[in-house]
Amino acid sequence: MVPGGVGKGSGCSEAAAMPGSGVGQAGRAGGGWREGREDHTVECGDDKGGEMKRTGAQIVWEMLSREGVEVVFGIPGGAIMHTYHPRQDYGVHHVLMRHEQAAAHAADGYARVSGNVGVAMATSGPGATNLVTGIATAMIDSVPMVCITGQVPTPLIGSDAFQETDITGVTLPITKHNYLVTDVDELAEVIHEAFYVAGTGRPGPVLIDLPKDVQQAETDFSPPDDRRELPGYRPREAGDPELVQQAADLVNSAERPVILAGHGVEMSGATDMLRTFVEKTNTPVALTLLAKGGFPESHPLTLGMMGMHGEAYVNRAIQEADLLLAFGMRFDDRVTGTLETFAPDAKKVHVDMDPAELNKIVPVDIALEGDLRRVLEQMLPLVNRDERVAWRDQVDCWRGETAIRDVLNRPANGRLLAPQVIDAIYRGTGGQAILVTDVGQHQMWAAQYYPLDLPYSLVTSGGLGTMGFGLPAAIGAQVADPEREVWAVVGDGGFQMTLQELATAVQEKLPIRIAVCNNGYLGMVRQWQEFFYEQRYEATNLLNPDFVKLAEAYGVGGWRVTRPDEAEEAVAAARAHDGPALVEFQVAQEGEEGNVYPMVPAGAALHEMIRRPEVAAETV
Ligand SMILES: Cc1cc2nc3c(=O)[nH]c(=O)nc-3n(C[C@H](O)[C@H](O)[C@H](O)COP(=O)(O)OP(=O)(O)OC[C@H]3O[C@@H](n4cnc5c(N)ncnc54)[C@H](O)[C@@H]3O)c2cc1C
Ligand SMILES: Cc1ncc(C[n+]2csc(CCOP(=O)(O)OP(=O)(O)O)c2C)c(N)n1
Ligand SMILES: [Mg+2]
Repeated sequence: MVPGGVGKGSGCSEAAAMPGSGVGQAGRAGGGWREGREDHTVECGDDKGGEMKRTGAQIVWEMLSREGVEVVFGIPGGAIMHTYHPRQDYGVHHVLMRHEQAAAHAADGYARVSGNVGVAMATSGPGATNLVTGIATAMIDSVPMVCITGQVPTPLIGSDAFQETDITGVTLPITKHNYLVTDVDELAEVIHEAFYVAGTGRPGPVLIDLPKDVQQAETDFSPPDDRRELPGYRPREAGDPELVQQAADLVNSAERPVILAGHGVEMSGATDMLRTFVEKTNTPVALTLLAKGGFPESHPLTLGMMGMHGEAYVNRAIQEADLLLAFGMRFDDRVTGTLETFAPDAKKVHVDMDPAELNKIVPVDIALEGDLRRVLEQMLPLVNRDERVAWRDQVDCWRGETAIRDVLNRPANGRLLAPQVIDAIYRGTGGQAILVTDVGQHQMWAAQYYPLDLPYSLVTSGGLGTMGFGLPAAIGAQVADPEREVWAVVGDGGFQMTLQELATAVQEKLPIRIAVCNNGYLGMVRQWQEFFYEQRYEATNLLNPDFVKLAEAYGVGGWRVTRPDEAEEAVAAARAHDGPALVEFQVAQEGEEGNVYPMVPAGAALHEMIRRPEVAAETV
């Protein structure tokens, strides 16, 4: 039965909401959290006059529909079954994952691509604790997500009841906010508030724990008012005009400015505004890993990725800059090298939505709290047009030297190198794919060898570095955008942490392409052992299954590549395959061909990089 008189989304048939394999790209088309930053208008209160009897379970789906949710990733169980029961009446699709960690990663991947808040659902106890890694992953990368967990009935809370875990206690430090709902009359308001908190300000995950008796209880439902005022929660949009003026003055007097663009560029929807700013001021742009796509990498003023595995010339430009403009990035230690030696001559301006990030790691001259897009809007009329010819020439000169070290320019010797794999995918897809990665060496090669021009196209676990993220996040990405090609680049180690999700991809008919970079090692750890632990490969050698047979067992198309000249054809075959496809690339295992370069060793300054070909600390 479809309950009458409910708001947007309810009453849609399942088939209409889910053509084929995925739901539509609702976020960018229809008011996701990025666009909604200044205009958070959920259609609440439209039928305020008509109160309706609803159970807690029905209120969950009614409210999800009202928040524009089209898909939920999860696994049912005893304490959440009651909530699952009425789902079909509300036209919200459910993707049945094979592990709750994967459900959280899928919701995360969905959010990063769609611009909507991702939703994951799990039962109490082990279901809820399995979500934890995915919640922590989303928290540190500022991804908006709502997780709904079942809980034992309220009278049993605290009694060590079957499958009882204090999940609000467990997730307190890894959620932006969480709720234990003990009164069904508060449920609608809590859900509405949860979406508001997850998607506004600095986005992040919110958890709602729902005892079974609250799911079962009935109440008069009326949609909550649109909520913008929460005590103690007032994300600031515009920057302080005086500080904006001071920042513009610094830009106008700088000779060697560099923009440090971060994930906040995409989160604030500032990509176009940033481009206007860059082209007016002719400021080179260095990108964090999570900023890839936030500024087109083909743009002549793009430097590329900064930091531990950034190119030497990018780090050099940062070190020699006289002004750093940190836009929506948080000075992660993978980015700065040792803090004492970080950009010693540069004045520093930091724009960030979260005041807690300002002056947290790097002391700055101007700390500007606000939404980046708004602050850039304010700053744009105040900065002068400047060609900065000398500085741009200097940076381009440093850049030129890199090409001669590029592994793609080396004479072929028949061995397959991971950068060649990424390059084959790049060429095969024309750079238009959504690139999802797992964590390790392959992640860094993906970042280095798949330049992105389109925003919201890289899905990767940056801050937590969660192995096992890649495949489930690719599922979420493909659900978010069924039209675009999705490639998951994973390592042989991380893939084996969540590969059961191949079954989910098959069941949902999601045509994701999976490139397994098989180097027979926990490669990134092995690389550190090679460089810094006397080449003692302790607990990093992997005896792997036959990945092609494994793919076949799941009903996934499978190919194996061992030589560079086979890569292009295999990528083409995977792209042409109808349904999920997996290519196992057996890549170089160690030594110069199996290591990620350049690399800033831990404890070194940003410009003290280990560079190809010598494995020796070298000052650029
Ligand atoms: C193996 C491995 C190696 C890595 N190597 C590198 C490397 O070499 N180089 C590198 O860059 N990274 C690297 N990383 C990633 C790194 O750990 C961090 O995740 C990354 O640098 C963080 O980028 P960020 O600060 O742009 O994004 P986040 O950590 O997502 O921070 C975004 C910032 O933007 C702010 N913000 C959000 N919304 C807005 C808004 N609307 N307006 C203004 N501000 C906003 C947030 O408050 C936050 O401070 C690596 C990760 C792994 C796993
Ligand atoms: C869940 C988790 N456990 C351990 C680590 C530490 N770690 C970082 S990279 C890495 C190796 C990854 O190996 P693989 O997936 O094969 O990728 P490769 O580096 O070989 O490309 C490990 C173990 C981690 N990041 N996440
Ligand atoms: Mg590996």
